[in-house]
Amino acid sequence: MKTAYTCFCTDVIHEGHLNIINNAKKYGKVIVGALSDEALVRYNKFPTLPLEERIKVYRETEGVDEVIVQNDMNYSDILSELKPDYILHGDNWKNGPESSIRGRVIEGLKSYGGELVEVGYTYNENVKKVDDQLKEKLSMPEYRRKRLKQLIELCPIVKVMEAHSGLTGLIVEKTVVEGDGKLDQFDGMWVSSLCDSTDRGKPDIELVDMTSRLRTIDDIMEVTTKPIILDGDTGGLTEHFVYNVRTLERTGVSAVIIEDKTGLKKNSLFGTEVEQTQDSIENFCAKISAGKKAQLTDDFMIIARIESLILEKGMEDALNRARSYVKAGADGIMIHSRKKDPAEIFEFCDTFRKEDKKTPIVVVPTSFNSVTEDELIGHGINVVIYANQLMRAAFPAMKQTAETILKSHRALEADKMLMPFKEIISLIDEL
Ligand code: SPV
Ligand code: MG
Repeated sequence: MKTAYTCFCTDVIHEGHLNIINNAKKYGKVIVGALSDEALVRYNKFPTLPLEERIKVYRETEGVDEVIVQNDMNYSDILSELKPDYILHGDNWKNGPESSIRGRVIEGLKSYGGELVEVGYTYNENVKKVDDQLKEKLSMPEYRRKRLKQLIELCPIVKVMEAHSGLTGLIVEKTVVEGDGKLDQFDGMWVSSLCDSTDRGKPDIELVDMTSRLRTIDDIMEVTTKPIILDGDTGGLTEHFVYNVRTLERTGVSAVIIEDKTGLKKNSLFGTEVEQTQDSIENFCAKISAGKKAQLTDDFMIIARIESLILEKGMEDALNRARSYVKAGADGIMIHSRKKDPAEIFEFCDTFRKEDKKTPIVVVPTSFNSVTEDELIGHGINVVIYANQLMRAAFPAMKQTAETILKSHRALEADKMLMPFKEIISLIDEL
């Protein structure tokens, strides 16, 4: 009997999937592939059901003869091992980033005489409703909050991009690229104190208060589903920090990163050019412990950010602090540096990893921006934060446009630098 294969990356079977199964039945034994969690988070949305439960849902669907796991989003494992006679897919992958996966499937099938069958994509009110419901579920605090921990478990490295508004949140949420026949996207969002302050035309000195920061978070949360890490600056007074931990946790934020500085905080990228004071290990540990005691779920993470390398206090100081902060209950360590060369970051991570195999390490490669994600993985780093690039991209574009209009006394000359609004609003979901 011939085999007809289709891959599902859904938590809910709707009429579009049933249509594919019914078509597959005409070709032979119906085998459904459940895309693995690892592949799914890069390809589509984070699953709301664990893999075993997705397999169960697919198995119980009428017309399905067998369910297997597909590990590779570009079907390489299916094409080399299962070699189905037919692969069925909705025709919606002909355009956009997925078209390269389609190309690879066509090539792979050709190599052994298999055939691609494309089924008209079903998109109607019911299907849209199921999609919307899944999206809504993912945006709920109880789902969003735990996702950072889940991603750290699942991914070789969690890729986080700065967002400071609903629109930048949408860019992080929806940007998908293709490379080597695979899709890629960001995993989460960083609400940077620098960008949140800059967007308001204010300096990054803890002047923008928590109420305003929560407003930014809420704007982002309204239109996205990906997990959020808040740049919590110094965490403020311990007596205030404990309340803020509760608020962030309830809101659905996944983690707060607090840095071991005290007094008037200035941005780390200034390093020793401005006066900055590092907190004592004892005080900072007390703040971490108080925060951990205040939180109510196991999902929320308090990540301790070490400023020793920024403030030129040396590697031993940084490592000592890391050990103490982990003992005090920190769920992760962020090590920061403003050197162009990542050597001191790598030295810290290599030494720390020898002693501590588990505690997640976070880095922000703004200055040491030549490092690749693969290199970071090689040094045991779990989370990379691209902390300010969207704002830095927007600023020169806006400045140049303003100057061009002023110089030209009209808007025509600026037009070639601008995106039609139609394209911008294509990002925005309509209910
Ligand atoms: C931020 O993005 O606000 C940060 C990272 O704290 S850095 O600007 O590098 O200090
Ligand atoms: Mg900051």
